[in-house]
Parts: sequence; C-alpha cells; structure tokens
Amino acid sequence: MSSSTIHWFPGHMATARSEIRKAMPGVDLVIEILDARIPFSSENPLVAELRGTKPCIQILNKADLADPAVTAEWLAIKAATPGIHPLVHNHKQGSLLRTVTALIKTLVPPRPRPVAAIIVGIPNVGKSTVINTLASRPIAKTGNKPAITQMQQRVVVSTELVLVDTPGFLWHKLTPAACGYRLAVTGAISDRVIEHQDIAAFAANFLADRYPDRLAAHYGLTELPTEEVELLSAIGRRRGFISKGGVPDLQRAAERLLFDLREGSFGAISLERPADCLRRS
Ligand SMILES: Nc1nc2c(ncn2[C@@H]2O[C@H](COP(=O)(O)OP(=O)(O)OP(=O)(O)O)[C@@H](O)[C@H]2O)c(=O)[nH]1
Ligand SMILES: [Mg+2]
Repeated sequence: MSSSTIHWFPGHMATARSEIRKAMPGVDLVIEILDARIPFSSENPLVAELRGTKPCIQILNKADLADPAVTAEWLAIKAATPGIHPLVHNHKQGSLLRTVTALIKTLVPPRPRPVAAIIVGIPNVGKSTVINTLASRPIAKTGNKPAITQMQQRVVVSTELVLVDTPGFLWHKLTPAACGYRLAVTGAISDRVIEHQDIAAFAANFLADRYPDRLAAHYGLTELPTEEVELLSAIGRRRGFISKGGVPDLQRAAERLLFDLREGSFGAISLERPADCLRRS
C-alpha cells in the first residue's frame, strides 16, 4: 500500500477560506464541526489561524458512527484545550439548540443584537445539517458528498442567534499521510479524485488490525489475509465481484468496502485514537 501525502486544495476551497476570513470580523464566535471518527484529522489548522482569539465551540459530529469510549477520550482532550468548548453530537439528537444557546451565553457577553456564529469545518462533516438542526427547519442544502454548500448563507435562528453556513475546506498538505487517508475514508475528499483501491487498502488494513472480528463477520470471511490486496480480493470474491478471466474486481471491492465503512455497516468505529495522532509538523 502506498502512503503518500494527499493534496486536495482546489480553487473553491481557497475561495471558501478567503470568504471566511472576510466574514470573521462580523461574528462573535466560531462553531467548528469535527468528525467524531477523526477528531484530529478533521480539525483544519487553518481554522485556528482564521478565528484568532474568538471563542470556538467544537462539535464532534456523526458521533453515532464513532466508538463512544474513544469519543470520550477525545472530548477530554478537547475540553483541556484553551479557547475550545467541545460538544458531542449526532443528527438524531434534538437537544443541540438548548445546549449551544446555554454555552454561547457563557462565551459571549450580552449585546443588543443577535449573537452571530460562523459554522466552519472540512467538507461533508455535517455543517449544514447542524444548521438545520439549530434552525429547526431544512434551510441549508445537505448531501452525502463534499462541496454541497458552495457559498456562504446567513440563517436567522431566532431573535438571539444568527448563523453563517460556509462551504467546507481542507488545507494544502494533509500530513501526516494517515491523516489524508482518514479524511478520504470518511468522505471528506471528493470520490472523483481519490484512488479507491489505495484508500480502501488503508481502510482494510485498519479494520483487520483494530476490528478483525467485525470485518470477517460482515463479509463472511473465515480468515483474514494479512496482505491488503489479498484482503480486497477476498472481499471481492465473497461479494461476487469477478472480472473477465475470473479474477476479483478490486475496484468494485474497494468501492464496496468504503461504502460499507461510511454507512456504519461495521458498527461504531473510530478511525483514530489520541494515542495514534502525532503532532502535525
Ligand atoms: N451518520 C450521520 N450522518 C450525518 C450526521 N450529520 C450529517 N450527516 C450526513 O452527512 C452528510 C453531509 O452533511 P452536510 O450537512 O451536507 O455536510 P456539510 O459539512 O454541510 O458538507 P459541505 O457543504 O459539502 O461541506 C449528509 O448525508 C448528512 O445526512 C450525523 O450526525 N450522523
Ligand atoms: Mg454544507
């Protein structure tokens, strides 16, 4: 398996970043949405740079897909980070507005106008879904692929709160390499630009290492080959993905594995633990 650094910073992300920079002076706080399965890899270092000293609520979203014990470890780490106020959430929870409103009251002094918060984060992490939950109406477009939101949108939640939805963006060099792979596994990088077999090999290797029983049970494998390509071949054979000549279709197997992982078919899985994450350098 290759483990090269993924670069994915197209022009629309550069625009999203500069538009956020422009909007920043007009907002009171930042709500950064992270993916609870990858709380390190989904934290865009450019957000810290853009927000400066503004308070930041970090929502560890899609917590339904992450291992709760690992999420609890991350929550403790985030809570100990100066300027960061973390919450754990998933789209089926209805109590977010109450929690966020109470937290904002502790972070922003009372003022004669509504509090303005900008919602930022990597692509496809659930920013617009969080806005819809907070606004209690489907006002922001959502979808299960990156770059659904293409421009900023102001949403009036109440006389007390105004939100700004923003397009997702990444950063120039997704290092360490595993960080880029985890972003690709979770669907933050467009499927049009990833090498499915490479990303799926990373995912297969991870699952075989951390969740071997769930991987074997899901595909009905009696043993797990140690080599990733062999493992993808075994998955392809079990799913009946056979090319001309009788060899397993690795591309279809790779796409299937990524689909299953993103759908939560292996149960709640965290793709990184605090102990796995080195400093970004
Ligand atoms: N399982 C799960 N899926 C979620 C959750 N929140 C959002 N999603 C799904 O994630 C996908 C992306 O959601 P969006 O709200 O469009 O994400 P976004 O961050 O606004 O994406 P961009 O605008 O493309 O950057 C959609 O299919 C949502 O239904 C969650 O808590 N759990
Ligand atoms: Mg969006």
